[in-house]
Amino acid sequence: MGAEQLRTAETCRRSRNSPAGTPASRERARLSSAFPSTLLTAADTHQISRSIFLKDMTRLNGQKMDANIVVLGTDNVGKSALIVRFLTRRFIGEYGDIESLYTHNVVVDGREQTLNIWDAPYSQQDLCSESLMCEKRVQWADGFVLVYSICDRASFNTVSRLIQTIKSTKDFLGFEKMPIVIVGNKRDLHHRRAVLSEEGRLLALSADCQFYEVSAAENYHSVLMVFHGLVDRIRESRVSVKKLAGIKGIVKSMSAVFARRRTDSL
Ligand SMILES: Nc1nc2c(ncn2[C@@H]2O[C@H](COP(=O)(O)OP(=O)(O)O)[C@@H](O)[C@H]2O)c(=O)[nH]1
Ligand SMILES: [Mg+2]
Repeated sequence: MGAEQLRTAETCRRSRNSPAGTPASRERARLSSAFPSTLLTAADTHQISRSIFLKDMTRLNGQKMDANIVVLGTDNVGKSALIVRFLTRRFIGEYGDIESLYTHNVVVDGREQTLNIWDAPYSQQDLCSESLMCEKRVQWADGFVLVYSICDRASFNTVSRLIQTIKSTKDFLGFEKMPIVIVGNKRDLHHRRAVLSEEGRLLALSADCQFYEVSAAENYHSVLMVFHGLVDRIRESRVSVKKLAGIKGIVKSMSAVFARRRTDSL
């Protein structure tokens, strides 16, 4: 299972560097294997393929920024439903448990972004910061969407542990920041609620993450907010990493100047 996932990620990564056309056909094949063709209309497929084509074109011009997003959470919380809702605006009910990687273009605050979204199946390894799988995911990702179901307490506890794992892996790898959005899904099932909204909000506050409660089944706009919110965070974290690198550079050159002066005066 781990090796399989890894292979998918590597394949997708490689496809980003291969000639135009190849990634599009690979993505279309992945889409049609993930969903019965009756469920995705020609317009959906066209929209997604067009995104891939646009991505290839703009990559050639060097104008656009990619963001890699991993969607994680235990089985059945609605990870695939959220992604498909975001990509196609539709809720199709059953999704199977096939791992997929999607490429999608969005305009956030007037800027076009290419999102690579990894619908990652859950494994116990995800909770172990020493696992190679976790390292690979953190290395690949620019941001995470961690999903639980408001009707499933265990899925909420898992999100809390996933945050710790991601943060310690990020620290181990020496990364500056890892934007994370926490999503409580299935809000429409409020009569079966097992996790209060406040608990989700508190977890997000304590872990410096964003928080949304949504219903992939009933609402497209809240799902859109999740992905746009994460894109904003990714952009902010890139800006702050750049600033930090700039400050480090200035400090380095100033130290060099002072060190030279000290040796000159000896
Ligand atoms: N009522 C309700 N059902 C949902 C919602 N999101 C997903 N589901 C259902 O939950 C089940 C699991 O969804 P899926 O996306 O396959 O979960 P995954 O295993 O996390 O990818 C499916 O039967 C979906 O139809 C939601 O917002 N509300
Ligand atoms: Mg799924």
